[in-house]
Amino acid sequence: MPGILTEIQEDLIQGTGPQIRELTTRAIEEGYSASDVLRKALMPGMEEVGRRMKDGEYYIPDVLISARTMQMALEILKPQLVESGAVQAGTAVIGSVAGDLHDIGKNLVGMMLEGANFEVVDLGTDVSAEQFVAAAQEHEANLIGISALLTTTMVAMKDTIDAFQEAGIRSQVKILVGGAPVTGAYAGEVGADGYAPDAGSAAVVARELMGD
Ligand code: B1M
Repeated sequence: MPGILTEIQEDLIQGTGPQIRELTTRAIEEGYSASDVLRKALMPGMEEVGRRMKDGEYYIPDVLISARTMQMALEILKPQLVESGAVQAGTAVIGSVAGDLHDIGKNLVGMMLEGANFEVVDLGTDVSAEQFVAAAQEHEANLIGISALLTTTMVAMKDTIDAFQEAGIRSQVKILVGGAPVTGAYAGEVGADGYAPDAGSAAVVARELMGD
């Protein structure tokens, strides 16, 4: 792998913080695309952080520092990731499901949806079913994007979708779900309209759900 991408990956794993901004800027100046930096350096770096967490080599504070470092790099990449010029696709309300504090993947999905010309309302993390429904009503959303990273929180996806049914607005929105433990089969079980394994395909599936 080219030196600069290795450096970015290593910086993310070590959680060096602001220094990653310079490296990311340099990589772009050297001609790497935002997608290269994301897929070849940041994502594999975060995989390694996950492995170290699982094996007990990294504790929560270490993982949090790497997560913050990744967010700093993503801020630099965002303009390129969201670049696009087509017709407005609709309003998307997104969030991480109740009990879930992971937001990096959800933030990426938000950027890709912006790139696909959705107006994105990001409710953040640990979003209750009631908050999703209230925001959908307030913003007259067309699309709801629910993210879950834990096997213990993905079950709240069904409660969230049921809450739309109970509020009588289920037919007014399309619901897209995703996150590492979520599968297409699971999405079907909980009654979602769509599933995407990654942020890039989330934008594609979202446009398809809008009938594009
Ligand atoms: Co946590 N964590 N974590 N963690 N964490 C995982 C998820 C874990 C797999 C680590 C491990 O054990 N190997 C494990 C989950 C095990 C399981 O349930 N299967 C785990 C655990 C156990 C926990 C805690 C319970 C640890 C503890 O306290 N003992 C705790 C739970 C906190 C909570 O949520 N209540 C916890 C806490 C944390 C931190 C807060 C320290 C931090 C999050 C910080 C943050 O997000 N701001 C953290 C992190 C960083 C991770 C890992 C290392 C990285 C996650 C990440 O950001 N990946 C993760 C291990 C791993 O993933 N390898 C791990 C990069 C991101 C780009 O990928 O989020 O998968 P991802 O998103 C992808 C796709 O999934 C998809 O697109 C994205 C981009 O392509 N996608 C969607 C995501 N959402 C989507 C929505 C869509 C469509 C696609 O449509 C709407």
